Amino acid sequence: KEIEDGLIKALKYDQFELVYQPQFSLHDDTLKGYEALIRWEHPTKGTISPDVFIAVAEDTGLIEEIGDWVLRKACKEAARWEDRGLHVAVNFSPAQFRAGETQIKVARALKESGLDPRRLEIEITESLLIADTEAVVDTLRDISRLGVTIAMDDFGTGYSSLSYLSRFPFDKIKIDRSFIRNLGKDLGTDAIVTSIIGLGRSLNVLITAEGVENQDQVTLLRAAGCDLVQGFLYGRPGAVRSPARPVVSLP
Ligand code: G
Ligand code: G
Ligand code: MN
Ligand code: NA
Repeated sequence: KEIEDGLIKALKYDQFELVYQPQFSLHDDTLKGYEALIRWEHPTKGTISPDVFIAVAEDTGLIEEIGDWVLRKACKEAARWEDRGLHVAVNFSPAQFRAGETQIKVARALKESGLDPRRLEIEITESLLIADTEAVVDTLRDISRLGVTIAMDDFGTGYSSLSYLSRFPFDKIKIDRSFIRNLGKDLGTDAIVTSIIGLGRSLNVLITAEGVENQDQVTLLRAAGCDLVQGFLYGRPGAVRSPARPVVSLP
């Protein structure tokens, strides 16, 4: 209840902010875009992580308004980036889909910001598809038709990840960081990650590895043919840097 009241105030007094974490291509070692991540800049408690408040926002229905704020803000900011080739990835809660009208909101955010739809990515988790309603699949198709990229987030953590892939044509799959953490430490994990990357290849879906923290992981991911990487090794969530400056010294 305390968080709920706080969230209502946060919306009213504009206490949310977006930070951006870079995503790099392993094929040509260039920056491809950023994932937008919400932060709550609380006037007395400091920065509050979404881990603390997104679940409350979902339970109380506030996620609808917060999610819409995130979407519009991310589109607006990305439209102003110097490098017009970079994408912006936005996380969507399943509850935002249930609220309906998702494609209308996406279309409006694109229109008002002037952002090229091809620069927007929507990240959804498998739990969205557990509901498995036709409406969800239809909504994803509608958004996809706008030219927006659809990425499956935290892949591998759900119950039957593979079956979801056949229900909706995803453009991208993000391998959950729990797998990347054990890469090179555990043969089973290595095999799973290699298989997901192979699956991506055969389905013509790009694969992003999340939570990449060291060079050994990069070496293995490269060898396996992973397309994109994101993680502390490449950059923490923060401000978007001007492309005029070197972004990161690639490992
Ligand atoms: O940024 P951080 O690692 O603290 O994020 C923690 C979790 O919160 C992640 O699972 C991330 O996907 C989620 N998250 C971050 N920003 C948003 C957002 O804008 N909307 C939703 N629905 N989830 C977010
Ligand atoms: O669930 P989602 O992929 O949206 O989560 C993104 C969150 O993962 C971000 O909040 C970010 O803080 C966290 N994250 C990003 N890179 C790393 C990493 O290299 N290591 C760890 N432990 N967390 C990361
Ligand atoms: Mn994500
Ligand atoms: Na994730």
